[in-house]
Amino acid sequence: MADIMPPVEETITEYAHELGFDFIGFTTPAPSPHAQQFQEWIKAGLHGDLHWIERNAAKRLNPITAFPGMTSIIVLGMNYYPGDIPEELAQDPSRGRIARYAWGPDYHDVLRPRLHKLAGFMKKITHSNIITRVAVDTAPLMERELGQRAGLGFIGRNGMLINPRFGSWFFLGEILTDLELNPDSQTIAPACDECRLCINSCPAAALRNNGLLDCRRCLSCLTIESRSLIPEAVRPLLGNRIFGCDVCQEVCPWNGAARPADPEHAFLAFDPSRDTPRLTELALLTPAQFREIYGKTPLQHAGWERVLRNVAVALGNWDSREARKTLEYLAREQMPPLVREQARAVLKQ
Ligand code: B12
Repeated sequence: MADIMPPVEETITEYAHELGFDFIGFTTPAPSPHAQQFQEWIKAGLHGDLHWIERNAAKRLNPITAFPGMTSIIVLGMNYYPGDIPEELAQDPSRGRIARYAWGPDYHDVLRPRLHKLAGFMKKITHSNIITRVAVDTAPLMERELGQRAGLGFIGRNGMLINPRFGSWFFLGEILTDLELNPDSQTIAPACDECRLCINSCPAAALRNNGLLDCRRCLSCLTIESRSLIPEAVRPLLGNRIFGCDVCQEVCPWNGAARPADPEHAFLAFDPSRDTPRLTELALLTPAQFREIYGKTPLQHAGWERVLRNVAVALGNWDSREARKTLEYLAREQMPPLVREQARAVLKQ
């Protein structure tokens, strides 16, 4: 009887697809083979404002230290490709541009409940008290490297995990467990070859030749994670970007094969007024109004203050009478220091 049962990995894979995951692979919590690269990245200060990465570096490099007793890691990928923004909106300097991953609902809220469902299913089919831990982003794990080890794709020069069939527009999530699972032995070899399009196209020259990112320059890092003023030299490079940046994925030839995500995941819901908002209208939102519109999207993670700081920079790049008037509004004493100082710095330029 036992030998006609499908292997547990197959049953898990099937259910993961039913839950809407596009890829799945199995690996172990073995230490990272890229420890030296990682330490050099930190030592060179390329992590910029991301001090938490430095603080939990040892855990990131060796998952077992953060998750003792775990023997297997299941890595899952979910395509979120929502297509392109209409060019007339993307190029309109009076409108803000938001990276595709942040259109629609926060991916943590989409992936996490599905990962919990899968973990519950694993307990049911194994009839045992296995331990499971679910992770999307926030655990000290190098998810792309785990994805590469689990056979989901290869890490490109842009640092993204790229799947040869789907490209790189997908999110990652993991289940760590003490259930013994067979790791995937087939990995996908790096296939950037001589291509350097991402490195050459990065608006801020933030990608190093060896594929590592300089977070002090990366427009995504500066608009999402940084809590400081946007450095003067970088401001013009932002154009109308107010949250994240997609250039290193847009130019990647592997993304030519990208297909729109399953509408069920709701990542597709491009809404021009929310995802390419008018800068003058966005600048006037109160924190409560901002929460109403963006509360369920990744913009809430950065919050009203940081987004308005980015809006101030985009208004400076628009450089019109309307923009100036709005900048004066943002520069008022009543605004929080980050917004006010950024608006004042832009007005001085
Ligand atoms: C911090 C963070 C950021 C930071 C810093 C990014 C960075 N490159 O480190 C910022 C805010 C800039 C950022 C931006 C983005 N992010 Co981000 N981010 C993270 C987070 C939370 C941690 C990443 C991390 O540990 N960085 C530290 C560096 C050192 O580690 P690493 O990037 O994994 O690189 C190491 C390994 O890849 C390893 N390695 C293994 N094999 C190879 C091969 C080669 C050739 C090289 C060079 C290295 C290498 O060595 C590297 C150095 O040690 C992860 C989730 C997670 N926990 O992993 C999401 C994550 C990486 N981000 C994601 C996304 C979607 C983005 C954006 C596309 C969002 C946007 N549009 O703005 C951009 C892409 C920017 C880019 N080109 O990297 C996805 C990526 C999915 C995918 N398909 O790859 C993740 C996995 C989130 C998720 N759960 O889906 N992000």
